[in-house]
Amino acid sequence: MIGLDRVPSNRSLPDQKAIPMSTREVAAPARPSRSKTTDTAAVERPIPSGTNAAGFGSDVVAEVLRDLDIPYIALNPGASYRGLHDSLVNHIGNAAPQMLLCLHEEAAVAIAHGYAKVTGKAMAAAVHSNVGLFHATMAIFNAWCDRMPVIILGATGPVDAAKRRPWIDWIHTAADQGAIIRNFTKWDDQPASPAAAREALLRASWLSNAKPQGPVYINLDAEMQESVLEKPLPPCDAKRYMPPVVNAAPADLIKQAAEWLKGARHPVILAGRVSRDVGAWKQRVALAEAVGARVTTSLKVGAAFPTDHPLHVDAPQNFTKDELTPLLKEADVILSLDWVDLAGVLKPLGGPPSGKVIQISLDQQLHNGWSSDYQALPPVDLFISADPDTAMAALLQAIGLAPAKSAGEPLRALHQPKSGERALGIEDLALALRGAVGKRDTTLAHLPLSWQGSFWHMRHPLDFVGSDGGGGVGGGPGISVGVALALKGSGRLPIGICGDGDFLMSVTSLWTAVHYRIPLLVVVANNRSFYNDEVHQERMAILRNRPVDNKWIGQKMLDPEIDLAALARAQGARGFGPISRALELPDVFAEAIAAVDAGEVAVVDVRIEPGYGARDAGGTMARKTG
Ligand SMILES: Cc1ncc(C[n+]2csc(CCOP(=O)(O)OP(=O)(O)O)c2C)c(N)n1
Ligand SMILES: [Mg+2]
Repeated sequence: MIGLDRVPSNRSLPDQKAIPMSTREVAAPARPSRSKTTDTAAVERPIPSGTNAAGFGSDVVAEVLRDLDIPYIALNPGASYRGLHDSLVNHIGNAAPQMLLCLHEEAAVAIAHGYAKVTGKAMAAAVHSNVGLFHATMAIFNAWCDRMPVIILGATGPVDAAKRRPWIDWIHTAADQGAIIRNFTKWDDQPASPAAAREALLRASWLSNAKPQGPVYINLDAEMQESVLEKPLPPCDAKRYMPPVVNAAPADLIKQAAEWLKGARHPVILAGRVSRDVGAWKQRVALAEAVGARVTTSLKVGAAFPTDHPLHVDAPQNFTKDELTPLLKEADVILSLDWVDLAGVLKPLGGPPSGKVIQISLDQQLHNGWSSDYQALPPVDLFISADPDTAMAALLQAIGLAPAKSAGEPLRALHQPKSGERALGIEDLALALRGAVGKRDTTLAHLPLSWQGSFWHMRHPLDFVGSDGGGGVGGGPGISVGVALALKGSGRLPIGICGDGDFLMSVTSLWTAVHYRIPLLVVVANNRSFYNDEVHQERMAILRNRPVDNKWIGQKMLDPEIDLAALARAQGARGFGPISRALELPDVFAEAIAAVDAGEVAVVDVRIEPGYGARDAGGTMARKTG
């Protein structure tokens, strides 16, 4: 029955019956397993298909994607969009957008998510009718919570039931497919004609990229895709449908915020969800220095402030840090730049802060009744509904470039683990990686739960691009590939550090990077466990006075241990490890980085002892969980 998906349709296409079955079934000519090219575009170049005016509905869709300058479309194929697939290859020549074949739909969307984290722009992902969309949902939710733009194309139908093939077209047609993901996308549509599809694509791109950003979904009726265009559509200049959406702050609110900040004796800035723009980064630093504000940043989102700046409070945080609470208590003004969980960071105060709270955010535009990812409601004395970067420029202007009010504390030193032979911890992994990377430009594309902000400095907006957004384990490898795709040729070294659970859930994302020559280093913080949940079981056992020693059951990936380096090698990547001794790490990392510099994908399996956080003086680990 499975093969039914490949049975040609009885939909009446002009040339359908002319293609003999034997042509369809002929195996592709044998190709050398791997060409020497390092050029992503050269990996899958179609033979030219001659002059080629748009003749089908899906040709129109492909043309709009091209006119929108969308560089890539990550996909896993399916008969529901075979019309579009053909148009992408044979009508626009598999260029702009170029297809990136993925082995799972979750990877396709995660790659687009990672790409957006670096560029701030949506690329496309295509998924088969409802079943492909089902696979993609986790990654769509991650992108949604991370407020990242992705244009997702799906398919259904034929919506006209009379045109459906038996069985397969029926199970893969749903009355309202968009309902699957409507609660965690900005917008969705199911256009009924090529003209409507063109408009839907333009709207999708505009909405997805407008702040606050988010994923959008267009469901393309198979019949619409395969329909013959009766006459060409009138020309359309895509750029005229992309008016920039200005999210500037009202001048009176900026004036008020500037006055509060100028008069503040102990201001604190919570630098949250901001862009990767270097100019905006510098403005944040200038503002903090002008008003003498202490600044904190979060590992949930991309780097927002130099972590080795004297005004940066301790290290960037993953979970609320104890060090911050006294500062927030003392603060007379707290400025949140779209901090992801403002109420959460204030919660340890035990009540509303005594200082004034200014929130700059557009996030309220996305809040809906289905997902509580809007977090608890914070007390706010001045709400500025604006893009934090835009508001920052205005705020800085209103304050004026005053001489620095405070030099802050002395520079924070990075965590240095104690030397000597002992079982590896995450901090040893970080130290050796830091040494191997040296001073070169590096982007941390993903970090594991066990990571601590004190392991690594962020000195540029691209030094770290933030977490998966939605806490969906399995996002790490795909997001890292997308980040590496966006950084290819930039000179930056992309490093995705993943937990072993995260890595294993979407390890096949790596094949796409290998296949399309996207250099990437993946380091697996391999504790052979879904360890986060061991900590939860420990907590339950203690609370219920039951044996803590049982916490590993249903959590540890032992017997057999999984050979992660072999999983990498099986996909054409370089696999290193398992490494269990700190002394071996520098050489292995150096070799892996050399492989990445030579254009390869390298995976290093580092066997770390379970534990969250750096070892304290007594050798025990901090216990904070997600
Ligand atoms: C899709 C999904 N499934 C399950 C969870 C629950 N969960 C949170 S962290 C975690 C463990 C992740 O394991 P790993 O990546 O190895 O990190 P570790 O906790 O071992 O450091 C799990 C299962 C989740 N957040 N997302
Ligand atoms: Mg683990």
